Amino acid sequence: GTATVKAGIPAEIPAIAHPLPEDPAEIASNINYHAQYSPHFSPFKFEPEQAYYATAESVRDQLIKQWNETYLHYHKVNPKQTYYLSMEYLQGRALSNAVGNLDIQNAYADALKQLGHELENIVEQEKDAALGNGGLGRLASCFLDSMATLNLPAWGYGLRYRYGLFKQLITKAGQEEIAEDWLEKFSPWEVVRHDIVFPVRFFGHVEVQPNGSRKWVSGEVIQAVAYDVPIPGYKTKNTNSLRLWDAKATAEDFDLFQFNDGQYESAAHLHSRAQQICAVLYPGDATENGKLLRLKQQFFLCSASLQDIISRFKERNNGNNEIQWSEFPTKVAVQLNDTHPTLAIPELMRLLMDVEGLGWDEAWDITSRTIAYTNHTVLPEALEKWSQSVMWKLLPRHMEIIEEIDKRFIAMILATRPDLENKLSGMSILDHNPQKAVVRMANLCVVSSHTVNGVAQLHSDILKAELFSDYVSIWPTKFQNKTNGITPRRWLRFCNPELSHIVTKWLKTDQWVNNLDLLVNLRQFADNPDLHAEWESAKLASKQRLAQYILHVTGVSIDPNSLFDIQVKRIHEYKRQLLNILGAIYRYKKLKEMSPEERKNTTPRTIMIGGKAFATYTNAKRIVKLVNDVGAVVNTDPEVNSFLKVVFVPNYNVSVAEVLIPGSELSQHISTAGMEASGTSNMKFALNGCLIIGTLDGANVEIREEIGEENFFLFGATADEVPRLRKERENGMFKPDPRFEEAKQFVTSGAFGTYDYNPLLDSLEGNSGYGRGDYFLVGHDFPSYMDAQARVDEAYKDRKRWIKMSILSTAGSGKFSSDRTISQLLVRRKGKAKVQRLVPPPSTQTQ
Ligand code: GL9
Repeated sequence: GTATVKAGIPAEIPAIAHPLPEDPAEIASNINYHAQYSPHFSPFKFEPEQAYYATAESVRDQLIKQWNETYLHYHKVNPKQTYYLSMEYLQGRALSNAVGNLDIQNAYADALKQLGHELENIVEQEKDAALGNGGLGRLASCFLDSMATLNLPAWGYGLRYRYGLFKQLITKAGQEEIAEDWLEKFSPWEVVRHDIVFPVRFFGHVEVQPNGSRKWVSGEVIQAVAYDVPIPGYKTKNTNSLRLWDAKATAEDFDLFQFNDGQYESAAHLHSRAQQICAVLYPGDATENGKLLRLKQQFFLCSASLQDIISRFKERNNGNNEIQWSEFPTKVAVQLNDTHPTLAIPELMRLLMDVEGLGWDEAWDITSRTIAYTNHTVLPEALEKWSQSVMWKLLPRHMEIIEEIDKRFIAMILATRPDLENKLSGMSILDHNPQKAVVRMANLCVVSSHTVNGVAQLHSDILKAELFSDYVSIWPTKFQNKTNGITPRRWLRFCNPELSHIVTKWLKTDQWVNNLDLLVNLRQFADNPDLHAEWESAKLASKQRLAQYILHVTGVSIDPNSLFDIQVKRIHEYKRQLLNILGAIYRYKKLKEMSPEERKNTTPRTIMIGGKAFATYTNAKRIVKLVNDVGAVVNTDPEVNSFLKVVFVPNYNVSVAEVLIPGSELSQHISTAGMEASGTSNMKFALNGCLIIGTLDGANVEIREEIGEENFFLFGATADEVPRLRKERENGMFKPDPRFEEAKQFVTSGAFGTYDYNPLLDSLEGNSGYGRGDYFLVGHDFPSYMDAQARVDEAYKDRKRWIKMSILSTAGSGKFSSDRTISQLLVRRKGKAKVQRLVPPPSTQTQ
């Protein structure tokens, strides 16, 4: 069966106006109430930890009121709903965001003062919700914030991982991974819905019914339980939901007889299998078991979410007790965040055909008008391909459906586009090469979606020209660009209050917080000395805060008067942290060779690098080790350490970013051109007045266009040159720059210890790693990188020029609001409304 739920919403519930609390004394008493009556700790303690939980619960009460009103409102209006399906959400902390979005920050700060606490300290008690790996998961979270703020009827669907992204420890050996138990002491931000439970089947087989229809039966059935997280919009009462599924087995699955017979493990066999499903974010998929578990996770998300979506559609659209299935795509939009939730396609087909009794054509029409797909990468290793034999075992009915989709697609091509016949082996969904009988998930998405988008203009162009080029002539309008964005609430208004106040003061309005285009009006003040003074003092305050943080977590003291240069992102060879550190090594060597007088003419720098390496990515881990080793030598070298520090920032996450980004002056976005689909931290840094040194890659291209090329430190090969350059290097036609050779030799000389860096340095010339011979073009780009760094040093000496560039960075960042991305993705589609933007009823508006 499908739905076991019925929401039971009465037809008419009057909207009740719930004014937000303003009186600090009243709030303080509410916090006190929670400390006493929903205690999670021994009584009579009100340390920061207890104060955090009590405060969070008090704020949650406010959210729940708005949340219920929002649900009822949408239930009544029955608009088209957007459902964002994502295996990852990198939410970070919720308390600071909630009081900010509800605009009750000051009242709560005053209330906590009355109780002897500082809001600033209390919010830091919260552990990050890190149910994502990097940019893709953080984008999902920014989108949730924007959809709520724009009053869009939208839901996020994801999984409630017990252990999210690992915690990174830095030891003598380099990176160590520790499980991070973010739910250890419970999360005040989730509400379990014991009435929202759906069965999800795995394995089993397909039975043919007497009427000829097909039915997936037996195997194992795990229950998906909903945990809802409220997503408040900024200065609106619209409060959407992030629904995270957890897996559980039922009492019937527990074999009491076996248990009483002493066979404890086998008695609770299904319970332990259920627990595995949501145990960890991205379980290692090197083994067959690991692959199977990851596939189970993906299907679990897709099946539970679609059953829920269909049950809501049925509940809201049974006017005369007959479901109009053709209306489904006018009420439901499903956006797939990369190929991870691709199984939503065959699962929707299965539910419509096998459960609801529709025929193939009708089910296909509905499915392909409902589903849209966002591609986030062109890296071949990230393009999912699942073994057909594993899929037949785990999801036999879905494989039948996928085969049928493929068969019909091929037939359509042969009938209408015989010219493409020789391309079919690459375009089909199933790869029939017996060596690699796989399902190509990206192909399934392209064939089944009404729209496919890339995440920055360059990336979308590459998708059309390369990855999906064969499909473009069949469906010329299917492929679109939606350049990524970031929420201006978390990434400027809340993380950088000093700069925010200046922006509001000079723009004479705080409307920029939800209309980021207004930032362009700062341009007229770019030379104003008063603004310069304020801008510089705000930056200094953030740098001091950052310096304190670095001292606290690394023990290294850094000078707030030095240039703060930051690269934070996942460690990957294509992101070229190795280029950064080799540049730092060269800088260090030159400083050593200088006389004390010469050193005084240099620009003092603090280079900070942070990010996590995937646990089994050896070269990435070597890079982490190298940065730490270089730091250990440079930072303790009294001759030069007032001119250069190199710091590895441990355990980079959303909360750490909120401290680093406001305090940054230069940030590095230096990927090999064509490889970073977009990048989103580049947008966060630019928005906070940080200058960028970068390649023409991903969204860098558009950032440079917006803020002006004179305000961007550009270097490196362009995407269209890369294939030729790689060929040249393979053929040994490349002469490395002497500075590059010098930097590498300094490492091999043992200047940074005895660890064997040869395997890492080999990737810069040998045949190791990826393709062959410096696949990432670190050697090729090194000289132009060093030249760009020299331009940075010169620019920094001219304070007026630097501050002006910084102001212009912020002023030019308006385009990169995720409000804009979401509007383009959901609201406007060639002039016609795709999803209706709703204004909640007057009683629920705060402004
Ligand atoms: C990514 C791209 O690599 C980024 O360039 C892009 O900004 C984001 C969001 O669109 O998506 N694709 C991808 O797989 N990741 C990205 O960051 N990886 C992780 O999130 C770990």
